[in-house]
Amino acid sequence: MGFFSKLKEGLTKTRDNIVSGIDSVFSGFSSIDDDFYDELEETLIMGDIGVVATEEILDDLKNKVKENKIKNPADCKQLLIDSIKEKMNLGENAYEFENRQSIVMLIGVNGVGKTTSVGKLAGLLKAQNKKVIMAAADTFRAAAIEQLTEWSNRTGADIIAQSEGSDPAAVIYDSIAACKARKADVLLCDTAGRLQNKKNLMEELRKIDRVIEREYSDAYRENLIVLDATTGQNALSQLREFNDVTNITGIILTKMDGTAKGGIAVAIQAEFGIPVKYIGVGEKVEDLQKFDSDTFVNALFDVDNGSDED
Ligand SMILES: Nc1nc2c(ncn2[C@@H]2O[C@H](COP(=O)(O)OP(=O)(O)OP(=O)(O)O)[C@@H](O)[C@H]2O)c(=O)[nH]1
Ligand SMILES: [Mg+2]
Repeated sequence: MGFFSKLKEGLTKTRDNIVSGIDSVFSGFSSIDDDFYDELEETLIMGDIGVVATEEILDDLKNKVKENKIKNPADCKQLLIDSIKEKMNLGENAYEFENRQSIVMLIGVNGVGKTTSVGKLAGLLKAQNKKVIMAAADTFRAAAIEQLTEWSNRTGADIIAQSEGSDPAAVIYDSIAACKARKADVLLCDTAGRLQNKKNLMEELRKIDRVIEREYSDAYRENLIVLDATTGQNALSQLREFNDVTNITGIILTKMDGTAKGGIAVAIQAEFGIPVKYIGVGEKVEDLQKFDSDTFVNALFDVDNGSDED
C-alpha cells in the first residue's frame, strides 16, 4: 500500500469523527446563519481541531462567505477545506536541515515513537544518499541502544553508542567527533523519554546544548518533538512543556494510523505556530513521510489525490 492510501486508511476514524459531522452540518442547514456557524464550531472542536484553530478557520470561512456572497451552506465545504490547507502550510525552510550539515534532536515523552522515528528518518535520508549517523543518547536502558542498533542494521546508517547508564551528553560528544571524522551530513539523536521531572529534563537538554555549542557550533540545528497522535489534546500539553525548556523547530506526529484524533495535527500547528514536519502511519521504515498539507487534508476529507493514488 502506498503512503497516501495508508494515510487515508489510517485517518478513517478521524474522518468519521470530523467529516461526517461536518457533512451533516452542511446538509442540515438551509441558510448560513449563527446557528450554522455554532454547529460547525462544535463539530470542529469535538474533532480535536482545537479551539484556537477552529476560531481561526471559522473567521476565515466567514470572510470568504462574505467576499464570495455565498448563500448555500453546501458551498462552504470547499472553502473550509481550503482554509484548513492554508492553515497547515509549512514555512519554506522546513527541511533545510537536509541540505546542511545538521544535528537533529528527537525529544518527547516515553513511548511516543522517538527511536522508531530516528530509524525511519535515517532511512529517508539514506535514500537521498546522505551520510547519516545516529546517536544513541537514550542511555537510560540497554534495550533502547539495541533497538537503535537494529535500525542501524536495517537502514545502513552508522550508530554511535556507549553503555547503558552513561552520560547522554558524552554520547553526543562522541557522535559529533564521528560526524567530523566521517564527514557526515546529518546527525540524528535519540533521547530518553523517561526523565522524572522538568528540572532534570532541562538540565539534560542544557548540557547537551552546551556540548553542541562548544563542539559543533556551525551545525544547523533542528529540534523535533515527537508526539503520539492517539493522545489527542495531551499532545498539546507535552509540546507546551518541552517548548518551555528548548527551542522546538518542528513536530513529528506518530501513530496517525488508526486514531480518531488526527485532527490534532491542525490544532497543534495553529496553537503553537510550530509546523508538523513528518507524520508516521505505522512501524515500518517507509511509514514516515514529510507532511504535506494538501495530501493530509485531502486524505482527511477523502478528496481524491490524483498524483499519488495507488
Ligand atoms: N502504529 C504505529 N506505531 C508506531 C508509530 N511510531 C512508533 N510506533 C510504535 O510505538 C512504540 C514505541 O515506539 P518507540 O520508538 O520505542 O518510542 P520511544 O519514544 O522511543 O519510547 P521510549 O524510548 O520508551 O521513550 C513501538 O512499538 C513502535 O513500533 C506509528 O507511526 N504508528
Ligand atoms: Mg526510545
